[in-house]
Amino acid sequence: MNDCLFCKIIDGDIPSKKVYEDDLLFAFHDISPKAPTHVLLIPKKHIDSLNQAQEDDKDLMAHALLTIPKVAKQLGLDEGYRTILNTEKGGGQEVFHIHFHILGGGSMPFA
Ligand code: IU
Repeated sequence: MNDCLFCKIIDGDIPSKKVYEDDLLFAFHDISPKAPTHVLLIPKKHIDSLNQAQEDDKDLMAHALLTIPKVAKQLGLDEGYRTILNTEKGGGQEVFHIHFHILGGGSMPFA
């Protein structure tokens, strides 16, 4: 998906502050943080939104969910964090490459 901003970030065509990467996932600091720590975790596979995730994406989505605590620990969010997944315009989604927000490091509420 050539026009996708987050695909360009994964490919390194647009710079980002990377915090985590594996074969399937990439995480980077949100450019406009809504909390003292605000990171986005995204699959390298382009999926527009949760509504477009398929049965075949089950392992990938489970992997993403289970990677969130690893990334949070790496970020030092030892007291906890909020995870947000906005879906479609009605859910506040602005970038159409599925992403988990990881927010923490201060007083709730965030976002
Ligand atoms: P949303 O769930 O689609 O609303 O979140 C998109 C996020 O992507 C939002 O928090 C933006 O600040 C963030 N973001 C970014 O990190 N880098 C960018 O170049 C752009 C948006 I555009």
